[in-house]
Amino acid sequence: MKKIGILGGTFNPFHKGHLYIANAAYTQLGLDLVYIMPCGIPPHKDMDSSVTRYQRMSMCQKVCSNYPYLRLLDTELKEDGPSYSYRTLERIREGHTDWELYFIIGEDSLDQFSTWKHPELIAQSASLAVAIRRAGKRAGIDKVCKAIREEYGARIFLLDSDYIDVSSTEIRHIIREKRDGVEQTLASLIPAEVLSFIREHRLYSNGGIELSPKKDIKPSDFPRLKADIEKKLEKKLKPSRYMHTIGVAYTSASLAMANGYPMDIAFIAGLLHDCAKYMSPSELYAFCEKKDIEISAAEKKSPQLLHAKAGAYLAEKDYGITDKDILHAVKVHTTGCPEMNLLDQILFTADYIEPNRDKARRLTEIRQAAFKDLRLAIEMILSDTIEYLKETGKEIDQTTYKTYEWLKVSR
Ligand code: DGI
Ligand code: FE
Ligand code: FE
Repeated sequence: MKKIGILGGTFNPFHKGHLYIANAAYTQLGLDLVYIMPCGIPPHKDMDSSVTRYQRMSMCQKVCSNYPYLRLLDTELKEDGPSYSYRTLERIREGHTDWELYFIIGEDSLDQFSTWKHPELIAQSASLAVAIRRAGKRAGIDKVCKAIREEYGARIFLLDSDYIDVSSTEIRHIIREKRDGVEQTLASLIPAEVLSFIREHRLYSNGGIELSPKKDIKPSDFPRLKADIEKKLEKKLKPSRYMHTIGVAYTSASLAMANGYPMDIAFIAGLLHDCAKYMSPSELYAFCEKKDIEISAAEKKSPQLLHAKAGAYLAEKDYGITDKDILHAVKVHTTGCPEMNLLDQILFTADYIEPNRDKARRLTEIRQAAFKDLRLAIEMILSDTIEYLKETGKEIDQTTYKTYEWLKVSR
């Protein structure tokens, strides 16, 4: 038999307190593995509903891949509607007959234990491993344990876990407040890989798109912002370029949905990505010189490449978008860049696969890859682009090569 710990929860977000409890159970009970089991539907209805189960799962997955004794368990993630621990534990047991289960709970859950559905069945399926915050207060706990042991025949183990006192609710508040110096506080409460996931996916920061104060639109007023930008672009761009622009906006939004990125931000990035494309190569060159925008060697030889940098400039100055993610994604949409973030990847891919495109090789393959393995799609796009540029004798930007190398190395 393997000794297996099960740590269930909402993990919205996963924090160092969770890690501490999992580790306490692993070391103090001599477990083989601890399974982190995010719930499908959070038990409290007032919970932040802008974060999806897949995002909570990804945060747990990131942590699990860094600790050899941690694994992800998706039993409850696959259910719609509330999961009851007695059923979940039964199902886990049925699926793994060689597992001896230790159900890890907090001491507040122990107080509530007799109000849970079928506590006697929980006690039959698993031992209880109770994480205790204040070792000094043990006397009271012993009494509760005795009662539960007698009433339900439960086996109870107490874990010494005087861990940092932190809650997910508190963490969400800290992120929302956006105070200065908050990054350091967060780094002490959340594992680094989770914090970077939160930042990249813009979780818990209900501010939406960042706009210039000059713009009389609220960041939350997406329909108006969308209509406003579309109207301007339709006047500026050729009809075929405008069609492509709309295609990229909707494809970006779809990729955002698939990847748990805010859909409205991806849509606006898609709308603006080619906003400088109304200029000819020589106009782009003159424009960038005038605005002090840096021009690379490849951009000197192929100034049409500059529509990306010029586009980021115009997105800010003419369209009032100050959102750093959007401006960066527009800036790197033609060549990509090493370490490109999620929005960069979404826009880069949407530009290549949107429905009006028909010239590129392997489009069907790349279109499906985009929704199954975004990084593979980008690798394919870059590989085909480099091949095409070589065949047609065009200058290849160093950034295009560097992006391709980065993907190969970081896979
Ligand atoms: O602006 P779009 O046509 O919608 O798409 P885009 O911004 O990705 O630009 C695509 C063109 O840019 C395509 O013809 C390939 C070209 N391109 C991409 N990387 C490089 C490049 N051209 C040169 N000369 N060098 C590059 O590194
Ligand atoms: Fe472009
Ligand atoms: Fe484009």
